[in-house]
Amino acid sequence: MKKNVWLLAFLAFFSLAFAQQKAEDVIKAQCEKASVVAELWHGFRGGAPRAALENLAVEFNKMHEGKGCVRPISQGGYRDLSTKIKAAFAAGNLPALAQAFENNIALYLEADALMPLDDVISDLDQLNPLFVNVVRFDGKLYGLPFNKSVQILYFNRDLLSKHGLKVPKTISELIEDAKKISAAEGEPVYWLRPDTSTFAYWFFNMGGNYLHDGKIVVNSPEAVKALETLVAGIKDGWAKAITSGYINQNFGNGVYGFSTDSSAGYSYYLKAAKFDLGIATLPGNGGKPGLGLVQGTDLIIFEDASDAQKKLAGEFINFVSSPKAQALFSAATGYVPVNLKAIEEPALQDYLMDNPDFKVVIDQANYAAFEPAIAEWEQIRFDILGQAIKEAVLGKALPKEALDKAQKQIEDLLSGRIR
Ligand code: FGO
Repeated sequence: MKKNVWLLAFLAFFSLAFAQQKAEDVIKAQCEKASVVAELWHGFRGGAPRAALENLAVEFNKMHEGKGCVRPISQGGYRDLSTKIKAAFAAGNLPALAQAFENNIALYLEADALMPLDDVISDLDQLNPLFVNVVRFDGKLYGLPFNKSVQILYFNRDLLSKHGLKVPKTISELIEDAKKISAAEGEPVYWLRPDTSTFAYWFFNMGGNYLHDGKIVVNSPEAVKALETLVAGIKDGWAKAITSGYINQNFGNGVYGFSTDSSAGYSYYLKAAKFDLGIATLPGNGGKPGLGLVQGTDLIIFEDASDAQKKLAGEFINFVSSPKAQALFSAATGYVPVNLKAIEEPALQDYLMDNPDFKVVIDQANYAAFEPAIAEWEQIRFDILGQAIKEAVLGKALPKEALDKAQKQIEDLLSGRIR
């Protein structure tokens, strides 16, 4: 009996997800009637993540009818979001709630703008400690891990079968398979976006570490080797750089074989694939999966909010991190359930029964790597390191030269700052 109730809740959640306009309209009406409104600025443009977040808000607001309402407002993508938050600091119109990467938290803490969440989060011991660890600054919690993704291997099952190959388990197998299939197909089949996220997979699994004695280092031998591998992939014809849009947006534009990408892309990949899409834990160095970069954001509460907004925002973060909410959110999007109890929820159990592949996301979360959580990291990862990776992959600079230049730029940026 119970199972059916869960199934119905689950179906309702998904059906709402397809009626996007409806969720937004419902929230608008809910907020018009509420005495306390807490805005939640986020970086989801659309798709399943935005729909799932809005559906959670609808459910939360129903429970607080007339009294309180959380209103998610898309600010564009993640970087638009942090740009708008920085502008809101100056204008004095910060929202009560927002999504933030750990480095954004470090930046906002320089202005003492965030509310500590130690006394707000009710079931901290249920949350994945890997994610909790990175939102702790000077011993205090400043973020609620909410939509945390991990990189996974996406692959074209039809193509692997056609060439009689098994899913690669090690990095050398991935390269070998990509080489074999690319040679046979006459075009590169490992697709990559030349950015810091893709680079991270290769870098971390070649033993790289961005922090050396508290200093950021992007031109270590491991970094050079990682970038040289990608550049060699392009030159040798097994890797293809996708320079516009997400990988899933480029399906149909060539022979796709593999990519190492965020688990939050799963709903997008599934929708776009005209082939049998497979997912697997990342190829590693033998024995166990490779490390996957954790991306996605945490929820933060700004100190500027009123006491009533803070109280409501606190209730919201507990609601969205509850086992049930995380079970639904994770199944709808491909984000890792941040609540360890979510896996026991009938909703997620049922989903796993129908989609056994999804276990990959949960397994991969045990092999996670993080970028440094320093205030300048966003600028570094896009404007400095990201630029260097792009230049090298697109053949405009040699890997070592590009990374040496990036290192110098980082040192210039950070000079004069004590960390
Ligand atoms: C994205 C970005 C950061 C930082 C990492 C940082 C800022 C990276 C990477 C740059 O939530 P994730 O895992 O995945 C995103 C999710 C919601 O949009 O779905 C993914 N997506 C969306 C549309 C689509 O067609 N396909 C698809 O996969 C989307 O990537 O976050 C991963 C991608 C990037 O945005 O280009 O996190 N990232 N660290 N961004 N601002 N700051 O420190």
